[in-house]
Amino acid sequence: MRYFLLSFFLGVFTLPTPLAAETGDDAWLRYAPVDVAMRGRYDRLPAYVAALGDSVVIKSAQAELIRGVRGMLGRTLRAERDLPRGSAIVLGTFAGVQAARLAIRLPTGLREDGYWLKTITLNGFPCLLITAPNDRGVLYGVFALSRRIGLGEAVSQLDEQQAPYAPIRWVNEWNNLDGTIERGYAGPSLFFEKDDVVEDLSRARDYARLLASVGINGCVVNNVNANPRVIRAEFLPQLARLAAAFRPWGVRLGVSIDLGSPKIIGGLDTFDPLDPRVANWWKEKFDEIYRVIPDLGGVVVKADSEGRLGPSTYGRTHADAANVLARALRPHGGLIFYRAFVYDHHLDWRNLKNDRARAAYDNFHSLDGQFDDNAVVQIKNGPIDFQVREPASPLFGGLEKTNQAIELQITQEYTGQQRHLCFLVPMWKAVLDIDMHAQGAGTPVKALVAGKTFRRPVGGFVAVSNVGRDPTWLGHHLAMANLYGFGGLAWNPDLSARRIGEEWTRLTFGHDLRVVETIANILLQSWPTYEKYTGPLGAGTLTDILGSHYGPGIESSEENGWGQWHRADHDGIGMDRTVATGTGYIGQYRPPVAGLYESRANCPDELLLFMHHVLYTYVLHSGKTVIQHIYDSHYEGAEQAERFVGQWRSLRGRIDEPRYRQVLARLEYQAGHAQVWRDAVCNWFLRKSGIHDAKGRVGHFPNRLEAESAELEGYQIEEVKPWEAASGGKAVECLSSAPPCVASFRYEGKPGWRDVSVQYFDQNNGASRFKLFVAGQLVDEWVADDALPSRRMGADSSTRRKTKGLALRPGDEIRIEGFPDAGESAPIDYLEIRPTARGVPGVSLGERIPRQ
Ligand code: GCV
Repeated sequence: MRYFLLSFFLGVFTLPTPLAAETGDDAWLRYAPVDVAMRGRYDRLPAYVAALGDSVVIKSAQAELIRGVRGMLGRTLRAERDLPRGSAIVLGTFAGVQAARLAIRLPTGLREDGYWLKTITLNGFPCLLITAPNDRGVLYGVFALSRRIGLGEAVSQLDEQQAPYAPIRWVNEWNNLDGTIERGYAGPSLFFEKDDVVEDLSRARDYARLLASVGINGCVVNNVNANPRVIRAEFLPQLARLAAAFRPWGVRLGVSIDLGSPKIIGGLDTFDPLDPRVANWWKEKFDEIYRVIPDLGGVVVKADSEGRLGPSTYGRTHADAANVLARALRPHGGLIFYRAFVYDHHLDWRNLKNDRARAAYDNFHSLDGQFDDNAVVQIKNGPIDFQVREPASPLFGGLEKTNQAIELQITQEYTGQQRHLCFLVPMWKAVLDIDMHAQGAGTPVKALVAGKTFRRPVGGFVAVSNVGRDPTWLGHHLAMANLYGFGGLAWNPDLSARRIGEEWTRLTFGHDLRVVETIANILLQSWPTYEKYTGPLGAGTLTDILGSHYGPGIESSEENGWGQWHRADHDGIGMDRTVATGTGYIGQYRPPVAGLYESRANCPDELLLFMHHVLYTYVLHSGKTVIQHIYDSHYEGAEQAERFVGQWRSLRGRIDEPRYRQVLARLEYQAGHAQVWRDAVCNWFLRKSGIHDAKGRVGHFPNRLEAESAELEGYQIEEVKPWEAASGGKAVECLSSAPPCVASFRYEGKPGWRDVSVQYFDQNNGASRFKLFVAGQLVDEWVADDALPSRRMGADSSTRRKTKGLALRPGDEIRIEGFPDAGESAPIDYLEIRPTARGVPGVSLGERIPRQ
């Protein structure tokens, strides 16, 4: 009876109100109404908000607080310029507070961008002071207060001081002036189109607001593969418009520049950094830029890398190149970020001593101490290129007298391109927390890049973000946890990944405990899951490195000069980077770290293949052989990806329908593509090693019917390249002049409810249609119009349509009709038929299909 009453109350009184549809546009700044039960907590919040000072940033802070409180508490704070006679929230810099002669002892030692939230009494009225050394800090204090309300935390007796861990907290956007984005997966640029800055900058403004809300204070708007035109005199007014859009949010504009500019656009016959004419050209160029954009944050340079011009042309060093810019920027307070991503992409792969991983250290370590104080060496987190797992770059521990910043990647170039969920905060933390023993123990990467270890004047955190015009900003609602998480870690790298994940979820989806726990758990499992079904044991992501960097492409890393080698052969796999017998890379680490990696016995399993070449039969710390680990992890990863779908489905009705559906579609796709990965990698290693899966799964697909074995009308059998991208290495294509083409399969299993998955290729050069019939009855139809990154049949375009709950009897014909479109010929790989899981509405497993 008590149970009944409880369910009655829960059912009747806590029925969720229908949730308003959301687009993701507001990200975590939704300012959703605070639950009625919690609203009382904020009854005593003052009714006025007084801004001491009128800088654009302080004005934004005041307007933002009004916006937040209106959204969350349904009240409109009164905006005041002076202290009102009443209880107020008072916003102002230290200077503003002093000018207003408030009788407050301000904190000493609070760093720039830090803030103080303090409950005080002014003229006898209880007030809440938000103050900071600079106006950006005040804005951050406002966001912190709003976040507290959004998270349901108390705001009544506040005395909270916070300061960022590092001064540099920047994003880089690899946007081209034509509006495309290199490695962007969420639509065109917010900043550029058709070689100009966009007319309507409202979305750029919204982005700056988002960045500010998590403490990000700089944004480099154009690709590091820079178009020199970006700093031509006639383009500067356009850049100035972008700077103006960012300014109210305390986000400083940065630009990527081409080191060859003095020659390409400057009319000189050289760009030699040691030529006085070049130095003078840069000086005049920056004087000109700062006249138009007085608060430009700085510039980024990619030089001598992937075809970019660099100082090597003149036999000069990277320090020479950085310093010529640093000196021109210094009078204006600008920074030069010089990327350590310098390597030769024409390495001889036959030479086992060659190693791209060595490049950053080899190029920069000997230059330590030669960079000017406003130059920052920007170092990718790992020595290769944003792979699913890499060790920390040894360069972090190799620079003592040089400013440094870590470069992370929010855009998921090698980690699923926002079609797969991969919450990267745990990966970033793993790198940031590694002790590099740069000055004895206790020098983690985070302390080194922040400049704390060697007391550098600047340093910090940079991430390549690549948001686009998609309403979700990054193309997947859940991917925004990475942008939020980057801001969180750049502010405080000691925050836990769970805390960041839960906080982001609450702000983005609300406080329903089931929602918070489920999403946070999915987020936290997503990186290990992605790693399991892609690149094992530090071997690299095993993706197609020559093209999309998306689906599996195991051999693409080998026998070319790009140096992303995993060296898998008939007997074993892994790069020998030891000092004893390999490339010597491990010797770039300080001895305690090198000692860990040099010995196979000590090397952590997850990096074994990054550091060592071992036989497939080598036994890991886990007790498994390497080959069995490859098989098991790929099966586990794909199963986990499938479980995400069920976990997400359990949230139906607890999240607004559009976001629920969009995420569901992405997770369903991911679960299918995880199988493509699993099969490609496992089949490839089975063929290469000749060692069978101890569990008998690899190469055996009892529920599968290959398209090439079907009865075909109009469809032709084609080889797919590489072979592991398709089941059996083959698929069928409709090249007939009289479509549709037909592939007919005969079901020979037991009668029952079944899910039928059609694995097909959805290329981006057409939108084929498919119809699925069972025993002559049309049971499903769809259009292959996803935007997957390939024009060909292959692992990038392989996807599936799952039709659930079909009643099948032995002998049934399952027929697929394919209607090609443009360059896409309705290609099919295979059918997979599995029993329908319990819990599908109206279907129970094992229910007999009545005979007609
Ligand atoms: C902007 C990788 C990417 C390139 C990128 C480069 C870089 O190689 O694939 O698209 O170029 O890194 O970081 O400069």
